[in-house]
Amino acid sequence: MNILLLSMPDSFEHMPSIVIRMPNGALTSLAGNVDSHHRVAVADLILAQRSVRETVEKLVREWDPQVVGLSVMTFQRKTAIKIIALIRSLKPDVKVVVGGYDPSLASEPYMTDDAGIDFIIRGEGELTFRELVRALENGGSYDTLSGLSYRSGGVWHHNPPRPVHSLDGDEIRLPNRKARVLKGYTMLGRQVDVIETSRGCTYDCSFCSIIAMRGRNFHTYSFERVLADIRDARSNGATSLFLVDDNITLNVHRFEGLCHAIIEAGCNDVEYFIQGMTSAIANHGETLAPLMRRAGFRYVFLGIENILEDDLQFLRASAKNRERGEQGQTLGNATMKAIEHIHRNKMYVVGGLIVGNPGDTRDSVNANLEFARRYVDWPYIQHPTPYPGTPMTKDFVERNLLVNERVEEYDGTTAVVRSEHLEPEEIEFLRWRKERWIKLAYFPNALRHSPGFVLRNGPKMLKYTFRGCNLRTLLGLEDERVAFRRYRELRAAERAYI
Ligand code: B12
Ligand code: SF4
Repeated sequence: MNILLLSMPDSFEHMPSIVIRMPNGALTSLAGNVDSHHRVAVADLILAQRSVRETVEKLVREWDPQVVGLSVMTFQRKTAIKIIALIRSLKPDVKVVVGGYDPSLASEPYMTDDAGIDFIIRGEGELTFRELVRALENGGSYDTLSGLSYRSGGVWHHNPPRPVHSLDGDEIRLPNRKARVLKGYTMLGRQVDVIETSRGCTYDCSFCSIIAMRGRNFHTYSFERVLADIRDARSNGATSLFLVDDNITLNVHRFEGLCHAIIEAGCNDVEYFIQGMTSAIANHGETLAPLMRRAGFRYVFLGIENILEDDLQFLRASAKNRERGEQGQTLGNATMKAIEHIHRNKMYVVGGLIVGNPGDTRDSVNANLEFARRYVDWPYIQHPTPYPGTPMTKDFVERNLLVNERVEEYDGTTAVVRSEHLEPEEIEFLRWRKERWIKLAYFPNALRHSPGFVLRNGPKMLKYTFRGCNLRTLLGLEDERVAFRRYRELRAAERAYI
C-alpha cells in the first residue's frame, strides 16, 4: 500500500520556522513500524509552511496514497480538518487516519461527517497503525484492534484502549527516517532530528497532557537501541538532536548511564537538547551537569513553570521543582541551583515559565518575567492553556476563567484564560512587551553559537521578534499597545496556513 503521513504546518511564537523546523518523531516511528513491503512517505508540513496546498496536492498526485495519516496537536486541529478536505477532494476514496494528542484526547470534533475521517488511533500508535494497515490490506475486521476508533455504516465504534507499551524488546522498531520526502530541518542552521529514549512520567502537573494520554508510568528503551537510533539520525545528516522524552530526568541514575553510554560510543560529537526537571538537576548537578556537557548536551529546557509557590501549587509542579538535602529533606525551590549547574558547565537554559494563572496579578506576572530576564538564556514563557483532558482545563472551566474556545489559538502564547485579576489580553501584553527584549539580549549568544546562520538570518530573526513594532514604537513615540494590536493581527494572519 502507499501511505502518506503528514504533520501539520502550524508553528507557534517560540518556534519560528526561520530558526527551528523540527521533525515530528511520531511519523517516522509509524513509518518504521508498518510491514516493510508498504511504501511510506513522511512529510512534515512545517517544511512547506507557505505552500501547504501546493505541497499536499503534489504529494497526493505523486504518491497516490491509499492511506493518509495525520498527526495533530490541539492548536493544529483546524488546519488538519482543512487539509483532510483538500485530500478528499483530490482522492475521495482514500482512507484517512488521525492520531496524536488532540485526536486521542478530544475525539469528538474528528467524528463529524464533515471532518471526513475514517479512523482515530488513540494513544501510542506504532502497533495499532501496523495492525490497521494489515486489516486494510487483507480486508480484516477492525473490532479486535485495541486503541482504534473507526467509522462503519455511519456510526463510530470505540475499541478498548491499548495498554502502554513497555518498550522492551524489538516489537517497536527504529524510526524510518528515509521515508521523509521534504527537506530543510533546522535548529539555528544545524540539521536537527528527534530521538526518544523513554516514554512517560510519574508526576501529574496539571497543565500537561501526558497523564491523560498514557497514565502515570515510565518506560525506557535499551541504551543499545538508543545508540542505534542516534547513529541513524547522524547518518541521515543530523548534527543537533532533541531528546523528546517526556521526562528524561525522572530516573537520574539511568540518565547518567545514558550520558556515559553516549560518551563511550563516541556519539558525543553532536549537540543534544533535552527537557528536564529543576529538582533533578539541582539535586544531582554537581556530577550530572559536567557529565551532560561531556556527552554533548548543550541546551536544557527547564520546566521552571513559575517562581512563586502559590502558582506552583496551582500547576501541581511544586514537587518537581524542589531542592532536597542529603537526608532527603526539602530545602526550597530548585530553580536557581539548577541554573547555576547548567551555566557553570557552559550549557544554555531555555526557561519554561507559565504566567497568567488564576491568582496572578500584574506583580506576579512581572516577577516571573523579571526572573526570566535575569537568569534564563532563552525565555519559553507560555500562558496556561486548557488542552483537552488536563486537570487544569477542568479547573479553569469550574472557575469560569476560560474565555476563548477557538482551539487554533491554543498555542501556548495566546492567553485564552483570564486570571482573577487580569484579562487575557493584558496578561499577553505584559509577556509580549518584556519577552522581545529578553530574546534580543540572547542574540549575541546565538551569534557566537551559529555565526554564519545568524549573520545570514539576523535581520529576519529580529523582524520576527519585533513584529508589529516600527521605529516609532522602539523610540517610545507610539503607545506600545498599538504595536501589540498589530502583532496580534499579524499572528492571526499567519495562522491561515491553508
Ligand atoms: C517533543 C515535543 C515538542 C517538540 C517537537 C515537536 C515535534 N515537531 O514533534 C517542540 C519543542 C518543538 C514542541 C513544541 C510545541 N509543543 Co510539544 N511536545 C513535545 C513532547 C514533549 C513529546 C512529543 C514526542 O515527540 N513524543 C514522541 C512521539 C513518538 O510520541 P507522540 O508524539 O505522542 O506520538 C505517538 C502517538 O501520539 C501517536 N501518534 C502521533 N501522531 C500520530 C499520527 C497518526 C496517523 C497515528 C496513527 C498515530 C499518531 O503515535 C505516536 C507513536 O506512538 C510532548 C509531550 C509532553 N510530555 O510534553 C509535547 C506536546 C505534544 N507539545 C504540546 C504543545 C502544546 C506544543 C506547543 C504548541 C507549545 C509548547 N508547549 O511548547 C509547541 C508547538 C510546536 C510547533 N509546531 O510550533 C502539547 C500538545 C497538547 C495538545 N493537546 O495539543 C504536548 C502534549 C505537551 C503538553 N503541553 O502536554 N513540542
Ligand atoms: S514533570 Fe513534565 S512530563 Fe511530567 S507531568 Fe510534569 S510537565 Fe508533564
